[in-house]
Amino acid sequence: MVSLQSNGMPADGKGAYIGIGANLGDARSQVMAAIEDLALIPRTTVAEVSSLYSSRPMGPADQPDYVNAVACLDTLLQPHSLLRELQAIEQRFGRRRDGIRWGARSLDLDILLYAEATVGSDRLTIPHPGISERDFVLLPLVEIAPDVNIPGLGTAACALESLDASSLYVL
Ligand code: ROI
Repeated sequence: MVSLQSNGMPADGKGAYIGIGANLGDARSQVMAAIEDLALIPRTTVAEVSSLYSSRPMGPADQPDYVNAVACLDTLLQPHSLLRELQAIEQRFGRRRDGIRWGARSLDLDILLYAEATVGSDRLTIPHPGISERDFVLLPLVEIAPDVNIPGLGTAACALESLDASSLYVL
């Protein structure tokens, strides 16, 4: 028999950290609506969500500031199934993948971490390869999980120490 928690989830779900970013239209509303959609992913619950942060664009400077956040999911989905669910949400939010590299985006959902796993396939790399240089990822991650281990890097709090995150602010 599978034992269930009070929320109906089997007790052996994995913790997956999702980076959320948007900088087109009403980016703040997009991010908040995306978090509601994360809660609708099958066999998954939203365990924790960081504050929403305003951040300057990494990449071309001639685009609006971003709204960024990180959510922790408790999921029974395997990484590639979770990726498909996240891409379906991005599509519903009008995400286009034919724009310029590092250009503005209506919604970006990245798997940052999946428990302690490392994944390297042509579609998915975990930990997310940009994590160590992205203050807009590490600051919200540290807010909700300072001690989480990033394989190959150490704790999130340690990884943030080598970055200057002073331009980010909580919305
Ligand atoms: N810059 C910021 N500040 N936040 C993001 O979420 C973000 N996402 C991206 C690129 C274009 C790299 N720049 C970003 O994909």
